[in-house]
Amino acid sequence: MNPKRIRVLRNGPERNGPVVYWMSRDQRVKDNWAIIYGLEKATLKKTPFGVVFCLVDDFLGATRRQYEFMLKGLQQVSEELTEFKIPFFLLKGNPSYTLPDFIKINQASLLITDFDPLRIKRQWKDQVMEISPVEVHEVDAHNIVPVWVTSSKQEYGAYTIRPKISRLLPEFLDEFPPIKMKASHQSWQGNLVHWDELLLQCPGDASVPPVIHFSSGSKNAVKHLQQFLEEKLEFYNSQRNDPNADAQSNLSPFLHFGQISAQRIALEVQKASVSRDKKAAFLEEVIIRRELSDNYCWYNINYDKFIGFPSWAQITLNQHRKDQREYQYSLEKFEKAQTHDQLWNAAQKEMVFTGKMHGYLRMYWAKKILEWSETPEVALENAIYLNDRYELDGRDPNGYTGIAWSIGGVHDRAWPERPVFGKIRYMSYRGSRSKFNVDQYISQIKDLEGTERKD
Ligand code: FAD
Ligand code: FO1
Repeated sequence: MNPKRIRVLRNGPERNGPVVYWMSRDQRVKDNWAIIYGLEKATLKKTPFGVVFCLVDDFLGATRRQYEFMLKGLQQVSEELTEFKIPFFLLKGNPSYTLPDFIKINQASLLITDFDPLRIKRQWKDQVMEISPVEVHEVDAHNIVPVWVTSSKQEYGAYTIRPKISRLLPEFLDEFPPIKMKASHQSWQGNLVHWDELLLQCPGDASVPPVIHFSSGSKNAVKHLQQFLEEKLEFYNSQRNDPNADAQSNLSPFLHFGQISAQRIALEVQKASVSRDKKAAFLEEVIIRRELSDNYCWYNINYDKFIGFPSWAQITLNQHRKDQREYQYSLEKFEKAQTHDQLWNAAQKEMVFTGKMHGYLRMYWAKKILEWSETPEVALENAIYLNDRYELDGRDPNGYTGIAWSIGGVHDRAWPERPVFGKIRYMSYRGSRSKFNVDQYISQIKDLEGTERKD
């Protein structure tokens, strides 16, 4: 595999112990460069290969909804690994408490991690490397072009990153090699996972129940992809901004948990018998926009803070800090969808009931939170809180970047100045009415009321 997909985080003594993949972001077996690399290294070293997942019960405010989706997907991962005779271990607790011991007891000679730009993941890796002397290599198994290959700095926008990624696609949008069996005699020290028990004790705030609209796991992700290619790709460009059209791929929950590879999606879209320009619209989102988000979160440590916004945006928002807010709502009013705006309330309800708000409305939804909050900082905090509490695909670089785009002009330009927004792009209720049938959307959402799964 292309060696540029790997970064050596730390060299270590040449040893013969097993190779361990610390799975975190890319929770899948097939099309996973971290597993492919781990198997390559283990075969070279003639040592066993194993996969370990560190489960924490307080990941960035995740609720029962996201934890159940993730654990069901991980159960399928462990079953699939068994077919390849690759052991899967699940360690409960902060990785810095659990992983160094696991590495030591099993005398691992190489730890492989998957790339994730979020602060919490950098902290985890730093903490583990402080305690354990093991050699550590990082693989970008999430992006088609590894973040560090695309660019060595924060990009201004899609227009600056697009040529850099496009130039590199011929090299990196390649087919995945198949995974070979890896029987190993190694007697691993580590307990097997009791999935039923784990699911019964599922972590996360149970007041946000699982959704019935998405079934977790790689097999379901592939089904979603097939359905999208056959029935929706053709109309994606023309209908993707119509919340009544159900024209989006609905792949984001699977992408967020790494249950499907964006590279696999792009490869299958390329093969689809649909015209190039129709494919282009979708590839722009699933490659350019998504990899731009990782670029933003990786190179801007303040990706979820006001000071992370471009300076022009900070200046204009500061100049309008004192502007009269025509409406002002608390987090509770927002969360309960009790604003004066029926469209905004319907979008909030779609997210609460189904775990996935339509992409077009996410922009409108976040921008209205800016308009109706006392300060941009409170708006940012509340938008992130609600997004990460209810969206299945929340706690993702796409989310922090999407919210920073909406509220802080990240990857956008200055627009004609207006109250509260200053030069941040404005979106209006009337504008939405000109784009799609708002009344139809509002009534559709009403029908969804109470469809979340009741345990
Ligand atoms: P499709 O339209 O089918 O697109 C396919 C894939 O392309 C998506 O899964 C995603 O990986 C990528 N993509 C599409 N639009 C964007 C975009 N604007 N930015 C980055 N990648 C994109 N996405 C999340 O994954 N998690 C979030 O928490 C999240 N929060 C958002 C909050 C706001 C305020 C905004 C404006 C956008 C947010 N997005 C988020 C980005 C985007 O709205 C979703 O990725 C998309 O709606 C997911 O649905 P889909 O997979 O059906 O999208
Ligand atoms: N990653 C982990 O390695 N361990 C966890 O316990 C964990 C929980 C979790 C809960 C909700 C959620 O949305 C993500 C979670 N993740 C966890 C991280 C996830 O796999 C992704 O890596 C990031 O959220 C996306 O960058």
